[in-house]
Amino acid sequence: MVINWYPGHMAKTRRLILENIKIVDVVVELVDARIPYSSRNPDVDEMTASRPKVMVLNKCDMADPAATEAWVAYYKSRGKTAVAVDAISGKGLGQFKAAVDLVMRDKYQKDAEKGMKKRPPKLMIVGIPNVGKSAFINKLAGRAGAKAEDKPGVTRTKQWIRVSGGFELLDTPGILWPRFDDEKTGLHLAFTGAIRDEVYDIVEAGCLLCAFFAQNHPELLQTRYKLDDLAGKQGHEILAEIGKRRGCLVSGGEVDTGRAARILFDEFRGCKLGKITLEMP
Ligand SMILES: Nc1nc2c(ncn2[C@@H]2O[C@H](COP(=O)(O)OP(=O)(O)OP(=O)(O)O)[C@@H](O)[C@H]2O)c(=O)[nH]1
Ligand SMILES: [Mg+2]
Repeated sequence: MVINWYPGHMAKTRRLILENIKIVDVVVELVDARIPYSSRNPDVDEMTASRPKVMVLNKCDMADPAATEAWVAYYKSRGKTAVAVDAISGKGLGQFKAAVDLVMRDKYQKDAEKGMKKRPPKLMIVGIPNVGKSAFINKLAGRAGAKAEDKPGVTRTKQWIRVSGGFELLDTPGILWPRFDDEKTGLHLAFTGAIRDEVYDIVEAGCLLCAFFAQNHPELLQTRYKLDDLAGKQGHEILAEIGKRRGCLVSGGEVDTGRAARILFDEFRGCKLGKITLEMP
């Protein structure tokens, strides 16, 4: 595994965040709209408590719109400002800017009373690897300033990005670890591609994704892979049927479940099965 979640690493990120938070106005926390619970760092609230926050449900283009709405309402009910964003198309960025203005209102007012000029807010963008921080920063900045790559853990060094007239942005200093305290969270991170495929058993994860679909969206699997009724079927049986449908056979006629699982994951992550949110508030 490329990312080592050893305590020294966490201590370093914690120290960097606490150091940098003194010079920022607003914390922008990105989560994956498909897994808003599992894609949050468990300690981020505590580390960033001294600053106002805007929650961004990123990759909303891949999530179920009704579920995203429910999450935004949930955060709102807890006194948090949240917006849904697609950092690739830029959808939701207008709402995001309005949200920053809203949480900055008190500070602007105090500054004005002191006779200070309104200056661009400094934002710290935080989020676990691969959640779309660089893509978000690029889109806000309107240029390819931060490196975005489809590999968890690509951004390593601190960088301020200036956006003319708008904001000054800082990518997460250090690497913010995801939750890794329960099995379901790890699974959801694996399903969405937030952790590298090499660190878990793809066949086992594929069986569990089949089981998730059988329980929640059986019709979507049935239609896509032309399967018979899924009622009463186990994940591994469904995965084997998908493999058969897609011709993933090894000599002797047995199903290559590894290949079947990779197809399933590629298509799930590519939203070929639909826009699916894995977690509700
Ligand atoms: N569909 C979709 N893909 C996105 C969105 N935001 C980011 N991505 C993709 O998600 C992957 C990761 O994006 P990055 O911006 O590199 O993520 P990051 O949080 O900077 O990752 P690290 O630097 O590794 O921590 C890339 O393939 C992006 O193209 C989004 O809103 N919608
Ligand atoms: Mg990055």
